[in-house]
Amino acid sequence: MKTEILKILREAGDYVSGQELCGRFQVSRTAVWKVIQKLQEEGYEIEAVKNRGYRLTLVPDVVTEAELASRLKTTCMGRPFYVYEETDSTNAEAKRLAQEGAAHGTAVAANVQTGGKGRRGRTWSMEPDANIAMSLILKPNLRPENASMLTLVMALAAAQGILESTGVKAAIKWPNDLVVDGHKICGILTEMSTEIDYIHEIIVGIGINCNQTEFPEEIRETAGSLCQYAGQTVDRAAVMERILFWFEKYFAVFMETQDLSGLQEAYGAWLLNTGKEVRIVKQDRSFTGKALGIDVRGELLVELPDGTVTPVYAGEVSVRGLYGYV
Ligand code: BTX
Repeated sequence: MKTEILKILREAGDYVSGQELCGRFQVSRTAVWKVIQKLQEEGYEIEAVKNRGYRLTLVPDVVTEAELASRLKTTCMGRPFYVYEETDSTNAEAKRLAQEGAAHGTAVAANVQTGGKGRRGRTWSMEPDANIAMSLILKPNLRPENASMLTLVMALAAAQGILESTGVKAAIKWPNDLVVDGHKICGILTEMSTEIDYIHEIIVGIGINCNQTEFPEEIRETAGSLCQYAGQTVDRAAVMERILFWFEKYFAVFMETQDLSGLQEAYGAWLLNTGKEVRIVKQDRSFTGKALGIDVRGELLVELPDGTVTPVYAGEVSVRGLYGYV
């Protein structure tokens, strides 16, 4: 009932009478009042005015199951949505849940993440209660070699969702970072467990720096946080809702062809360094070329000095602009 009452108050944007709430849930006035008190304890500011009812006047920046469930506009992504106060890694948690039978679309988030994973054994750090750590469980009928493209689908959804919820326009640093003003604000980690030709589950995890303003020494120069560019505290649940909304849409487009042909143009519009010189660093060599955009498989198309165009696969390279991190 807490989620529903929160949703009704949020959508009304005005007073909702106690009587109406009692009628809706077939409960007593005391029961409704108890829920209101619980919400107030969690930080929601709710005015209670005699003869008019209840009005939600301030929503705190909280990531809870009730807050998310009362916002979600999706039919599949984020349903259900589990929020942990603390976990080692939401990707690891999602994998555990998936293996216990959690459905396609289930989401996991945590306020505190103690062992956040980056790609290839790297770590993802995050200050408690300030950021987003969210992972989605996907169980699509997809060929394993196409799964890595989901990282790009999430990057696109995140860029769009962040813009709509905070006004901050990030750019995608291919394939999976979002950057603002040269600073990394978001990373995406896609993991899957398969048999030779069958996917058990894919976990798409996303970490977004939202309200953190101090970073550890090793990333102080390169990391940034949404609040620094939004000029105010960012409402994490609002960002998550928008990202899931767009992910659901883009995922459906992706599944139609099992490639990025339907999203290539949209992704290109967010891509950092399009038309600019980039340095491609493969294990044993590096070369420079002009980034043109992505192909339908999500590979970066790079024009070499001799005019030939070569696709670069994300798994094997690191791309740098010629100046610093981006
Ligand atoms: P990545 O390997 O591209 O980036 C990791 C690198 O980014 C680190 O080595 C470090 O240099 C830098 N870094 C670490 N933390 C931050 C940060 N907060 N902001 C900016 N730069 C940072 C990117 O990997 C994939 C990250 C995915 C994180 C999500 S959080 C939810 C889910 N659960 C989980 O364990 N991982 C994912």
